[in-house]
Amino acid sequence: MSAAVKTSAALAPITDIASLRGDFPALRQRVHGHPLAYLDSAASSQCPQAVIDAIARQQSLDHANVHRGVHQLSERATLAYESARERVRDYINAASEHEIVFTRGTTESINLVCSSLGGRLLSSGDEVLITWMEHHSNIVPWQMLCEHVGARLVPVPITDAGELDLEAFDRLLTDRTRIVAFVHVSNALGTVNPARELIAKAHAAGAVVVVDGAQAMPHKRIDVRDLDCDFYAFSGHKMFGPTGIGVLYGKERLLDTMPPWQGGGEMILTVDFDRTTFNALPYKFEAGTPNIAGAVGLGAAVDYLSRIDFPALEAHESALLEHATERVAEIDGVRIVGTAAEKASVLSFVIDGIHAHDVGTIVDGAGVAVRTGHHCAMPVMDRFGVPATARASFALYNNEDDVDQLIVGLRQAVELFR
Ligand code: 7TS
Repeated sequence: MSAAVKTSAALAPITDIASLRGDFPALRQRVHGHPLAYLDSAASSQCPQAVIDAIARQQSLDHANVHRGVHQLSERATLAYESARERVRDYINAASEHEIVFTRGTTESINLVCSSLGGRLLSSGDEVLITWMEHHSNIVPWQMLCEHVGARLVPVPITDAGELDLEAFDRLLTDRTRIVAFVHVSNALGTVNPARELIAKAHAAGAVVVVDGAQAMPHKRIDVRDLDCDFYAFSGHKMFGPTGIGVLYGKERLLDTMPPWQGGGEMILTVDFDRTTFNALPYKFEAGTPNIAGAVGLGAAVDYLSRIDFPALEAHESALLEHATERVAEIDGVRIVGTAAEKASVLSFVIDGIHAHDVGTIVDGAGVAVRTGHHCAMPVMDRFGVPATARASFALYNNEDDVDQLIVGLRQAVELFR
């Protein structure tokens, strides 16, 4: 890809994280008469202006189908789409563009591996090792597959702090384990799993490793070759990009052996009624017209993230998490759910006598967006004996004012319901 693709790599890294808030137009609005305190980035993060502009430019001038036309607009759309792939490849340090498959998001990425590879790897009596802290998207596809082939889904338990029980992991990883699938950062607890260590152990046991990186991407600089994972799945909308676009990274030697999972246009070389030959990587996994503007937006999000100094970002977010944890814990009857030593900026909690949904509704009235519910991680809720939690999740644009506003909202909820 041309040198023009790498727009941001040469620019100085941004260490003053607090200066970035102004890049996000959504944060300038008021909600119910209050400044918006957006604390739901683990569900979907906001987009910086640069991402919005990139999508608008694509849709305004270059809206055409990719890989097919010889006309200018189609060529420009193809270049934009493929340059987004190259930016993603570069950003996560994948060895080749063949290893970057565009999908709708993490859920689709995991389903792709499950459908295409899972059935080939697994047979009756084999095991898929997951953890107790998975999002449903890293449970249900494996469960469906296991039922289909007569394999067993084995969840590794977690501790009272919400950390993976590493002794149990070692014990449950056996010569029957064909696939190990785990979340890098838990959306419900914030726990950061020791990914490299788990991957190395899984490989030593001969298993293929699938990592759900949905929550890691906005907080950590990911290097897939350093991790040595076989697959890494993530979503654009949790890393300051648009919805409806995501990535499956896969090692080329594995993707090469895998059959397509959806048939249609784009994924073929030749078709007649007797036989179809499939396209090369990554196109054999991208049937149909892709989300071109979404990919362009994700490329712009990756450009944006490329400029961030990640040690500075991690320091900013962990200071904010610590501050928020202290302030929230001061409220009478609060229990924090998820107290791992290694935590990303996710704060799940319950308040005695007040349902999480009521907490969410009252703080919304104070202009604060938090998520309430089971966070698509019902086994986590069961493990901690709660039906739901309220979850404040912080991204690079949050600050202490957002925490103060949350506390005002929580105090209002306590006054109203007690
Ligand atoms: N894995 C994790 C760890 C997630 O947090 C999510 C979404 C997914 C997978 C699925 O991602 P998708 O983009 O395919 O939907 N998590 C959340 C959440 O915490 N609140 O809303 C969505």
